[in-house]
Amino acid sequence: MQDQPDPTPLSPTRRRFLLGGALALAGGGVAGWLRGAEEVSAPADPAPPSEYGVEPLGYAFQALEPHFDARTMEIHHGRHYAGYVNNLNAALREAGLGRPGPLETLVAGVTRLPEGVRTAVRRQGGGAFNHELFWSILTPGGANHPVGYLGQKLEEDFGGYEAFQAAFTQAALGVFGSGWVWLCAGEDEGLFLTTTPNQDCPLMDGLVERSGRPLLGLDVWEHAYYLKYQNRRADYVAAFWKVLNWDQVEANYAQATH
Ligand code: MN3
Repeated sequence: MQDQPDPTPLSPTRRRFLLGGALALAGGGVAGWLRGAEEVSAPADPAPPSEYGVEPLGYAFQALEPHFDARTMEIHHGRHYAGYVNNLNAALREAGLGRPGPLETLVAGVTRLPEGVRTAVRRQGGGAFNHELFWSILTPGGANHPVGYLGQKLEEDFGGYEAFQAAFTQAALGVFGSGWVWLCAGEDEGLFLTTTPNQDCPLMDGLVERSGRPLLGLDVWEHAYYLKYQNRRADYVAAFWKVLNWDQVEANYAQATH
């Protein structure tokens, strides 16, 4: 079942409010958390969707060729990502929780969920959210050079775009097994790189080594690249730069910091 997309893009104020609302409810119990999630989801939808939806790609499976091949994109989106969404819905349904607010809020508040559903949200909810962010920062032909404030911050925090790419690639190659590498914004608008195992997300405060707002993420699970690149993860990372939409990353940064 397709649900209604959350109103996007969220205004920075609303986004901060959503996260703040979720965080402020720490210790308030499930009922409080759910009530809070409903309150901050205003404007009220007369028929709120009861499940999370499998969001379509904004481009065709073959649109990222030759860098990301069509078959991998089709399997990755249609089976792996859709599997996370469906498993998440099943777990929430079983727990009697339905669709408790925006996916981002659910994932960010994972440590405050009932223990019985926490692992499912961490894995399946993380998988759903991480992939939706990933799809959104890819674009045919790429937009290869960060400009504006983000470009300036990459210069300050990493010593420039090439130095950032080198550090990011090294981090990606350093992920042992399955996981993600991220560029995040911290509290002070500073940028940092981090990696997470499995489907953990930098929004999962209290679970991850360092939490922050993910601006871009690269899936380094083998399912993301094995068909085309086999064990050559470095080639996959090099291909990523060719399809990365820096305009979207810049927009994510603006949303995270204003
Ligand atoms: Mn994946």
